[in-house]
Amino acid sequence: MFNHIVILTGAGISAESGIPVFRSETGLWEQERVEDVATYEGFSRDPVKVHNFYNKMRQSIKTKVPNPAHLALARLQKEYPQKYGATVDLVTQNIDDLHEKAGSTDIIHMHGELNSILCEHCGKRYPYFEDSTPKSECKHCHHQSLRPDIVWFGEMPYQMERIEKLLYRCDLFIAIGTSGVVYPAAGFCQVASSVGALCVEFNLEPSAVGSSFNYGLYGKASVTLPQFVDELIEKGTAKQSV
Ligand code: BV8
Repeated sequence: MFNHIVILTGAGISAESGIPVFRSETGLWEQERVEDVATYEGFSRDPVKVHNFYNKMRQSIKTKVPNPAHLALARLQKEYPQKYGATVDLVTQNIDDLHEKAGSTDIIHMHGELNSILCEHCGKRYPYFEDSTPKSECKHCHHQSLRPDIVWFGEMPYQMERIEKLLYRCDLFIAIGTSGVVYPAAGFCQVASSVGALCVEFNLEPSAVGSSFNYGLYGKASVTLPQFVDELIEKGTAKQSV
């Protein structure tokens, strides 16, 4: 049995729900330059462009639904602790709300989320579902200083202390649909592995940090993950190697 399971998801888990990944021929970064829409400098240079980039995404996820991979994680999070008295923590790099829609709870959105807004003046973050502009007013301090609640390159991801504590005590680390390119998330497997956790990655192909994992299950996550979760819930354990 495992006592503490940590899950990390990336854009690949949402790909089959119709949300484009970042790094592929049709990826998001093919249309926009990272420097223009995912850095504070880009936001300062052209706030209207950046507000609109995230407004489009915020509207587009309204119609997206979770796929079997999201649903498998929601089941794992609910049933494994009930059956084995363990903890299951879900960390996502994704800014969409498909884990919430799948029924997962207490999700750690380390790169922020589309359905939230951040006020640069008073520092408050709160749920937000409409379009934002440089003129949008903060509901708390009424300053026109709202920005997308997204962690851009060069900014500190959210809840890093909490995530590190979870990694240092985990005995099963699962990464799903992430290319292993962006740090600090790409370094999580090494931390888990250093404390002896079993590390399994789910992807279409080995990620940039694939060699840090004990093994990978390659194929569409909507197929590979439910199978793995069914066995994990039923037996309490997972293969140490494949
Ligand atoms: C920080 C928000 C420090 C925007 C994002 C040099 C070396 C090491 C690090 C750095 C360096 N230079 C700079 C850095 C740091 C930098 C970094 O890592 N850069 C990289 C590019 C080299 N990191 C940062 O800046 C981070 N902050 O380090 O702060 C600091 C310290 C003190 C004080 C202040 C600051 C902040 C990183 C967060 C940036 N924001 N997103 C937005 O979302 O629009 S990152 C962006 O990439 C997304 O958040 C995304 O989650 C993340 C990772 O991408 P993935 O999720 O992995 O998605 P990707 O498309 O890449 O891959 C999809 C995968 O799914 C593929 O592998 C594919 O095969 C697979 N897949 C596809 N379909 C399926 C599938 N798998 C299974 N089934 C399928 N069906």
